[in-house]
Amino acid sequence: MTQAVLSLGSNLGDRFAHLRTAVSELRDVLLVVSGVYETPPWGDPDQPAYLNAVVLVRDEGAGPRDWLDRARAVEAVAGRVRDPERRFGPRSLDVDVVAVWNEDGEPVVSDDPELTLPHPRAHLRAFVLRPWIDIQPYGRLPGHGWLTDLMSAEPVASDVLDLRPQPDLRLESD
Ligand code: PH2
Ligand code: MG
Ligand code: MG
Repeated sequence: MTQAVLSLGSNLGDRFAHLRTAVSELRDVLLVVSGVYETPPWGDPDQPAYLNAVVLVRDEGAGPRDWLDRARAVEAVAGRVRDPERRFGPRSLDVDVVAVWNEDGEPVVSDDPELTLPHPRAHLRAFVLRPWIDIQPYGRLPGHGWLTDLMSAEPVASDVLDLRPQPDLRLESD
């Protein structure tokens, strides 16, 4: 069995509906879903606030490439349109492969430019780490250590203060 942590983000249209679409599309591999956070846009300030969440998924034989294909397929269902001019610009749904573990539970490390693993900026992003620690309080980001330590280091420690938990937006199914 392989596992992956996927980060979900939306800041266009019905943001929560897009996150729900992602969770629904991933239901056959879903292990745990985090809470939802409203987060200020990072990287390109001229865009609406995001809703972010994180999911832990598993599959019998899926390799890193399979998770990337799966992420793109889910984005397509939510009508994702890529704007090559704005790398960090607004999007209906972004599904990023943050980290993958192989059948032995070992983290997968890859410098493939299309899928660098772990995600090269995850350790700096409060909008990834905060929801992730919801579902894995003892989690580790491969190559960077405990989520708890990353959360208390800058720039994450400051950015976390700007995240707004959305307890009424529940992604897990009943
Ligand atoms: N994703 C981006 C760019 N900026 N900012 C926030 N708050 N959340 C995101 O998911 C996000 C972003 C590109 O993928
Ligand atoms: Mg992204
Ligand atoms: Mg992406």
